[in-house]
Amino acid sequence: MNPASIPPILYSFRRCPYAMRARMALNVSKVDHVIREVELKNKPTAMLQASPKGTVPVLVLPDDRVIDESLDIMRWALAQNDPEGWLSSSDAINQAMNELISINDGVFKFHLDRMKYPNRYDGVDPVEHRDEAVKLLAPLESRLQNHAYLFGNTPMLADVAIFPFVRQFAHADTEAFSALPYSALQTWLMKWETSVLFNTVMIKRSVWKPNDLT
Ligand SMILES: N[C@@H](CCC(=O)N[C@@H](CS)C(=O)NCC(=O)O)C(=O)O
Repeated sequence: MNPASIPPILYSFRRCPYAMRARMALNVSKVDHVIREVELKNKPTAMLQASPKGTVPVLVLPDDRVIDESLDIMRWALAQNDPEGWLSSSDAINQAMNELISINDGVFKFHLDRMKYPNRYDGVDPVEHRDEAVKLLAPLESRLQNHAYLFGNTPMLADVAIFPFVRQFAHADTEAFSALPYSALQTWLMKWETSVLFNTVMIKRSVWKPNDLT
């Protein structure tokens, strides 16, 4: 195989929500790529050489460019091909999507981590953090009461970027999630979890070893 024929390589961890959204964007874009499943406790040297910060996902392009932020990987994939229109032709909508994603990646993730893993932090009350996270889900519910997806009647970047984190929240206590007065959000989550796209990117892979062909 000559170097030009090596497709983009995605270092990924199946259960990582950031890696999930990157895999979903790559899959929908139909850009040829290979996935290398890694163990977070034993990251491959090739991945760390490409991106020393040591987080997944990492995309290594055939020309050796490295993209090591999941949102940048999503945007790169959609810039190659966006057959389902996940990016809008309106700058205002793209801006509004980015703002919603920032809240998810910032303050929602902050509360989610403290709710799920209170022992990793000092003086943290998981119930308080859960309450804060629930408040942040309310604007998503309002949007979804108006249309099936966050920005209209078709899936877009914001849905895919945010869904893996709402899924983590729901899975932390599925009964409590079902009891929330957020029926549109519950329907939206179920739609994503049962989607062909999500289930395709969640297929189990064996851990990549440097001697593997791809
Ligand atoms: N901002 C990064 C965050 C990625 C991230 O934090 N990934 C986690 C796994 S979900 C990770 O690789 N953590 C490093 C580790 O656990 O060693 C992105 O969006 O790609």
